[in-house]
Order: sequence, then structure tokens, then C-alpha cells
Amino acid sequence: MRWTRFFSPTLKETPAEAEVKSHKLMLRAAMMRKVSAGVYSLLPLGLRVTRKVERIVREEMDRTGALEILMPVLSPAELWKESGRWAVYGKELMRVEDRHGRFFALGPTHEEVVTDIARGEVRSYRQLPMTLYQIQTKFRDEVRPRFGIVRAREFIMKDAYSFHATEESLEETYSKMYEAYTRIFKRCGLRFGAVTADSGAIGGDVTHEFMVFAETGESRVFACKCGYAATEERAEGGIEKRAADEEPLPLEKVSTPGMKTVEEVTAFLRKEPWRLLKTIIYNSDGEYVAVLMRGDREINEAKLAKVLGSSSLELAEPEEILKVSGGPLGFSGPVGLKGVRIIADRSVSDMVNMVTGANEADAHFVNVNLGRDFEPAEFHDLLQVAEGDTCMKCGEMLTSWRGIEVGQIFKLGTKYSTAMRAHFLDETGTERPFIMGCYGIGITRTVAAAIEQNSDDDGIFWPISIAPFEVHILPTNMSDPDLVATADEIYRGLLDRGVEVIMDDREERPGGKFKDADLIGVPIRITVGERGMKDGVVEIRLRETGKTTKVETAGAVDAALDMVRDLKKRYEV
Ligand code: 9G3
Repeated sequence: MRWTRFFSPTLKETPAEAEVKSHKLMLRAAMMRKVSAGVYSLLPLGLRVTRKVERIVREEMDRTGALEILMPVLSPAELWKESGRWAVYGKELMRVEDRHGRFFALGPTHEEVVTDIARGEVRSYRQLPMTLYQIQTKFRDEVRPRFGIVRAREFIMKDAYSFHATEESLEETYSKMYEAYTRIFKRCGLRFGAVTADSGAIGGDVTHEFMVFAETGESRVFACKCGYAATEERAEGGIEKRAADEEPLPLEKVSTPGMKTVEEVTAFLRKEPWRLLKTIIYNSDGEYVAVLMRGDREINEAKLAKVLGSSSLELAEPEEILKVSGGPLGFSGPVGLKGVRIIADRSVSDMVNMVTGANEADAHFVNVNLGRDFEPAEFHDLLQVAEGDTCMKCGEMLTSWRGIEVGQIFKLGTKYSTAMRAHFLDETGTERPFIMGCYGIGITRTVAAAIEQNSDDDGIFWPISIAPFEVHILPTNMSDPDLVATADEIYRGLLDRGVEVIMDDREERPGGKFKDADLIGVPIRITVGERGMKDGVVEIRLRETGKTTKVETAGAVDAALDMVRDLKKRYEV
């Protein structure tokens, strides 16, 4: 490809709206342009990278025996009503109406449609297991689209769905997918971890997320040397016990004028923050729940939502708190709290002589004790884990890192097949619901994650496996006919050998061309310069390391070809 015949309108300035490296660089390197909030066009460079990621994903999916299909973007409301999800998802699910007044979702994922295919076409256990996948554009009306293609409203996803007669069969496909994902992300040149994660509203239980290590990632992972790794939503941790063996003292009501926060109340009463038992009132699908947590720790709302089975979980408004507890915000407590479900974090069972709100303005109780003064309905793990908490597997301290989620695999079980009556006949002729798994990869997000990991202030350094081109030829002076002829010769030589080459044949100053080369990040650059021409050499430079070698012009094609092969080996698995 000749730059002058290509479409790569690079930018010198960093667009102000971009917060993270990948977003900035995808705009500056002319990989994409914004069309509307969270909606982007991929330009030639961006599409070339995307297609390479897709190709790797296809190869690895095909290798597992999964079969490629293509489902429509328009997903009939009727199917979503059958699964119950038409009502579960609010505005995030984009809906359109046709001329007949029929409703459709713009597909955010395809469990319903694929389950409909299976129930219509698969009769017998002999046809199982079966895995179908597609690579397709998905729609989700994110509350806050950001980070460019990382959290977009329209994006490309690979989604796969497997159907099984037995749990063992699901287990087998799940591990195959785990291995395929590991190969895919290695081949894309990413550094990543597979962590156990929360399944959220999708249902089912067992899930792993594949997270690319990145400081700018939206997900936090807690991990231990022993191999334990879980997302923030799911992570469990041990915390130091407090006050478990103290003698209970008599309950007392004290005045705490204007003291609302844990810090204010405990400082005023000269107690440690962990003495306070926080009482937070939530509205879970219209039902009020009081949640008790030790004052020095936070509630993990993902865990709480799971325990409660909530579709919508929100903090109660001050007026609601008044109605439910009789007291204002900041003075809630479990003593005498009636008509509300009370749930406590399991650490609360060790607490003695606690401080709690008295459900009236400017008053708290001290020396509150479990059993004597109040009784929570149930204990659950609701703790938001923090660094330094201990691993539940081995007792060592947990550390944390941030990442971008690029893939997730789930065991769905029979949630969708039961709801949609998708059945097959087993060996005994009995009708049974399919056991299902589903497996996603954010294709466009993977491109962005690769940039987060493989870039510096000057631009991108692509792993050659997903680079838009393999070699970048940079003639420094387009008005020197000998120099141009030499560059052309190398260009043709590489093309003849099947190398993907871009040649910057613009009549620009070398400085600008070097800047653009660093920006778009082709792994190998060949500079054909005036000084080198005198000595019969060209300069070959690796973008990632900056390592430069001079080679004789006549051997440039072979030398570059060797480097291409060497670099490719790094990403073979
Ligand atoms: C929706 C909307 C947003 C959603 C979903 C449904 C996330 C939804 C989870 C998944 C799970 C798997 C198949 C590939 C692997 C991941 N956001 N999820 O189901 F209606 Cl608006 O998509 N799906």
C-alpha cells in the first residue's frame, strides 16, 4: 500500500475528549472516527487490525469445532418476553418498532435467538453437543459511553453458545473454550489473566472473565500468590476479627447532635470506626432491606444484589428512610427496626458492644449486642474486599490489579432452555431442557486493549500478529529519483514475498513521516535515507524496542523478511 493511495488522516493534536491512551491513539492514528456518542466508524487502519483479531478468533473457534453462523441484529420482542428479559433490561436494551407496530431489540447479545434456533432444529441427544458462534455488531445503550471503543454503544462481539445433554459435556466445552480464549489472547500479544467473576443478571453460576492488565481498566481484580483471582464484584476475603471476646455491656442511648457519618459519630464518642455498625437501607425491586456492615468496611452491592436476587437495587431516598425506620438519614440502626428485612455481613457476628443509629434525629445507641438488642434475619458475605484482606484459599494477603475485560465464558445451565421450553429427547426418550454455555469476546475492545498495553507517548507498537501492516517503508526524500527507485524495489520485493507493506510516499519532511510511523506503529520500519544511499545501506528499526540495524540495500528484503518471521514466532502458541 502506498500512503498517497491510502486513507490515513493522522492527527498531530490529541483530541480533548479522549481520556485514555487507546482512545487518543485510535483517533490520532486515524483508526477510527466518532459518529455520535459511543458510535464510531472504523477507518482502513482500524479495520485492518479488527479483521486480524477476528481471523485469530475464527481460527481458534473453528479449531474447537464450533460452527459459524450469523444471526440478525433485529431480535423480536416475543423471544425476549419468553426469556423474561424484555422487562429486565430497561433503557440499555435498544428497541425499535416496525411499520406493523411490532417491536424488536437491536441485539445486545443472542441467547434468545440461538435458543430459538436450537429448539426448532435439534431433537435428539445424538445431535449434541453443538456450539454455534458468530462475529457481529451488538448494541447496548450504555448510560455513559466512554473510552472510545472500550465502552461503546455499538461494537463488534464474537458470541458463542453451546448446547449439551449432560453437565459433563458442558464442562468439556467450557474447558475447551477456556483454552481457546487463552490461545486467542496470547496470539493477539496480550498480557492477561483469567479470573472467576460474577455472572450478573445473565443467570447461571460459573464464569471466568479474561482481563487484559491495564491501569486504565474499569475492572479491579483481587489476586493471591496461590493462584486465586476474582473480580471485585465476586472476590472474597478474610478480615481481622474485632471485639469477639469482650463482655457485653448494658445498652445506652446517647446524644449525637448532627453526627451522621461513621467518622463524625465515632470521633465524637471516642470509639474506633469498626465499633460502629452501619445500617444502610436499600430499595430492592420495591422492597426495603436494611443491610448491616462493620463501620470500617464497605458493602459490595454486586454481592448484595445476588443475595437478594434483585433486578434493580438502589439506596433508599431520605424520605423512604424516614418512612421505613422512623429516623432521618444518618441515624438508622437495627434496634427496634420493624417490618424490614435485615441482612448482615458475616463479620457482624463477631461484633460486641457496637454503636448504631437510634432511628431518631441526633441519637445513637452504644453497647448494642447481637441477639440481645436485635436479630438480623440472615448473614451473608457482603464485604467489599480490599488489598491486605486475606485469601480464603491460603490465608496470604490479597493484592489487586486493574484490567479491561475482553472475554467472558459462562455456564448457563438451563435458564434459557427452561424459560423458552427448548427441549431434546435423551437416551430414554425423555424430554429435557438443553444445558447451555455461552462465550463472548469483545473484538473491538480487544483492539483497544492491545493499544493500552502496546503503546507509548509517541504512538502504538503493534504485536505483528494484529498489526495493520508488517513493514513500513519510509523514503526520506521523494524528489531524489535514486532513493525513490531503491525504496520502490524493496517495496515490490516484500510484496512479492507476501509481506504486508505500507510505503510512505508522501512528499513531506522526514520529521513528520517519522512521527506518523511511530504513531501508527507498524512493527518494522525501513528507512531509505540520503546518507544511507551513499553507503548502499538502509536502516531497519523495530518500533517496540527502537533497536536499529543497518543492512546492505541488496539484502534489505531478506533481512526484513527474517525479522517478520522472527516476530511472528513470538505470537505462535
Ligand atoms: C441485555 C443488555 C445488556 C447486556 C445483556 C443483555 C450483558 C447481557 C451479559 C452477556 C452474557 C454473554 C453471550 C456472549 C457471552 C456473554 N449486557 N449481558 O446479557 F439485554 Cl441491554 O451478554 N452473552
